[in-house]
Amino acid sequence: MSLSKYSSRFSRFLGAAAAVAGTLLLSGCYWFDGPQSTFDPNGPVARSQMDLFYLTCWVSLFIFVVVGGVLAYAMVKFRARGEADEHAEPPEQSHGNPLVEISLIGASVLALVIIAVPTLAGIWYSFDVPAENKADSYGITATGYQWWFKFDYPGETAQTLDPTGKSMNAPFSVANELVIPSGRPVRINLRTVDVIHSFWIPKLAGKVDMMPNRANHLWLRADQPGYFWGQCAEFCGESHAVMRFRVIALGPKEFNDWVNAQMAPARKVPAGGAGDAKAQFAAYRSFHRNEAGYTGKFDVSPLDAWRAKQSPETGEDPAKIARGRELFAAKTCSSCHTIRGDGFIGVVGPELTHVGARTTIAAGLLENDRDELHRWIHAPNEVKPGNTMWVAGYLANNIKLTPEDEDALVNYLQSLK
Ligand code: HEC
Ligand SMILES: [Cu+2]
Repeated sequence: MSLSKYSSRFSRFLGAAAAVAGTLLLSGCYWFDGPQSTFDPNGPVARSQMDLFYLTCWVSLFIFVVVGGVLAYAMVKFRARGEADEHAEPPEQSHGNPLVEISLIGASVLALVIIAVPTLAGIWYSFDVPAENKADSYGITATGYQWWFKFDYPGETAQTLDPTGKSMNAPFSVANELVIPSGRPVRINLRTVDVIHSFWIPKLAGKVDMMPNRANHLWLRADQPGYFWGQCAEFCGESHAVMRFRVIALGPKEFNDWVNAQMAPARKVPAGGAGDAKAQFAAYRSFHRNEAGYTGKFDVSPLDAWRAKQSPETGEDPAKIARGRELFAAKTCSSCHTIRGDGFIGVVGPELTHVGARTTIAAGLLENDRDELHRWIHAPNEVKPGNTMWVAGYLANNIKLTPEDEDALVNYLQSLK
């Protein structure tokens, strides 16, 4: 077979490859704005990361075109044109050309410098809240657990009342749905209680590792209110791939309201029928937080699904809810979960004081509705293989639930707005 046959096959292969690449690129436009796409940044940190990515791409593409072009030129120009060429002697060999070699080294160094300078600038920029914005920044601590996230709001340890009416300090934590003020820099301290996790919100910032015995942090800012997806980005065990979370960015006023609602103890549904819209008493706290930068411009936002979850369902069944609360203690759920105001103070699993007001459960994996909640409580191991609730709860404590038990628990948990 002659070389020219190979070269015509080769050019057909090139054509096909170009067609495939083109189709991928075009169809790519459909997933470029998916919920975990870094090509659709919603804040300055993610934007700086994307700019850097593009710069690196362009430099690499330039190198690819130059090197590929020279290669293609040589292949075409010096190819064997017929039978005679195939048996020709190779051309005279030399030891290279100093001018070409030095310019290639120079060009490589230049390309590296073009990439390195903005990379270093980007590393410093994303490391911490810029000095001029420090005063306005909001602090949150995120802790990784196999396989869920806990978020603490250390600035919000306001006074509240304990069940007997005495005043007490009530810090609160939420699980798997991080609510932040939009338009404001947020500094997130990153911790872990077990193995290394990595904190990543593709549209806002990341990835930074959560390391045992090491205090890492990152910062981010959501340009406007929104609902974002996050993900653990470091393999951390068998259910790592479903260790997710959500970020809900709210305007200042709505954020204040949310913090207030979280400070309040668990909502009660009285025996007679529909309960209060929200918890019974507002926590005592001051409202200095947002005074300086307050603006009403963020108060309208597209978070309707999340907002709808904040108010109680219609047709709640007080008897089932009360039964669910009993079972929560009787079945040892309370040994791992805190529900403030109902007397449950477990710390192994996520706090559930306001779990009914969340859009997701099981670390962003399941939608928080009756069916999915039932599915989780019924067999957590089928949803998330090896999870602590199953291994250290259902197996170790021998938790058995009848269909009525599960129904009552679902009613109780959904009432916790
Ligand atoms: C051994 C401790 C333990 C026990 C006992 C336990 N859980 Fe859990 N629970 C956990 C852990 C840990 C998670 C987080 C699992 C994950 O996402 O990986 C969890 C998650 C949940 C969630 C989802 C929370 C979220 O933020 O997404 C609900 C709801 C829940 N548990 C309800 C219950 C109920 C009801 C019972 C009793 C029948 C119970 N748990 C018993 C440890 C426990
Ligand atoms: Cu993880």
